[in-house]
Amino acid sequence: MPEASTLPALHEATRRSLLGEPKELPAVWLYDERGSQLYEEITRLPDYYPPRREAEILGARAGEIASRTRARTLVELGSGDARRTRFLLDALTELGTLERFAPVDVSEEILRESAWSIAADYPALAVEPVAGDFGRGLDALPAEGPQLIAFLGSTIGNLYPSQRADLLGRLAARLGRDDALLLGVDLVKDPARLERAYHDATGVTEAFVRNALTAVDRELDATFEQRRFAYDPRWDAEKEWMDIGLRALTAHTVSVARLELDLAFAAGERLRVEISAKFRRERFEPELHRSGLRVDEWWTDRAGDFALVLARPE
Ligand code: SAH
Ligand code: AVI
Repeated sequence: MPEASTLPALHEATRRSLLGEPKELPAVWLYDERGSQLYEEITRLPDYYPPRREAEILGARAGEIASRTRARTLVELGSGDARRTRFLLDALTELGTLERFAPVDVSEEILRESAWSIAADYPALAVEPVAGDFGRGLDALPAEGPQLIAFLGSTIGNLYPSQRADLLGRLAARLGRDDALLLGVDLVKDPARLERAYHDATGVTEAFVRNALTAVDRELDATFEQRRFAYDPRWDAEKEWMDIGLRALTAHTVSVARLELDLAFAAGERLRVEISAKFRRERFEPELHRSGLRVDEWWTDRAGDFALVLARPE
């Protein structure tokens, strides 16, 4: 579950989101222990291509990233199981510059597990996990440079454009001349492929999204009932994001006791659980620029599905 100090802010954000239009649950509710396990299962699904594409780029470029950044500190935002981070850990260890790794994640269980396993596999490395919200806790991070801040898996696409701008601006302000940011971003592509990636035949993605309702029922004493909702992921062609949520099958009311809320759902009304924005270089590069970052390298996989962006402060 989310780490304790983030709870009051999460409760407040949840209240605001549920009272919004459309009704929404903050995506953090997806990542309790079960949610993190389901996400790991998603990363193995053939239709969910991003992890393999990102691994292809990291496999080809990790050595170059290491020699360009010569990082002493590697910070990773939303590190999860940090499986693909090992490409960077291996390359930086081989180069001999890396001293510390600070994975940051709001989900304590997965953070603890991944920190243990990395500490065991890289005994010379100081592993300093930070439990909390990457949107707020940047000041608590180690700052010994040169540092590389990695934000992989296209998790940046789960933020709204204004949240993205805010986070990128704060990262840019943190980075010194010798520091760098490494972003994994999923690219705009055929909507049919995107819809398949978020509506897989095995139902794992649906279970992952539905698990957010289970988590809120448990943690906030809510009365969301799975049978009253249908899974409903859609490509929003205007916003260029997957709009992932659930649709009420009938009109009904859900109570969220710990937030003192009663929510009336109309038949067919949606509850958004996350967005997953997809990117284009011609739009994202100016966006980075507006946040005070410049693109040093933009690498894609052979199929052009995914990009890994190395950025520096301007
Ligand atoms: N980087 C991994 C995991 C991606 S899943 C990969 O590419 O496979 C997204 C991760 O971000 C989850 O582990 C989740 O717990 C974490 N996360 C989501 N929102 C967060 C937030 N606001 N602050 C910190 N971590 C967050
Ligand atoms: C973590 N994040 C980048 C995933 C995504 O693709 O937006 C979360 C996810 N949701 C459904 N499937 C995967």
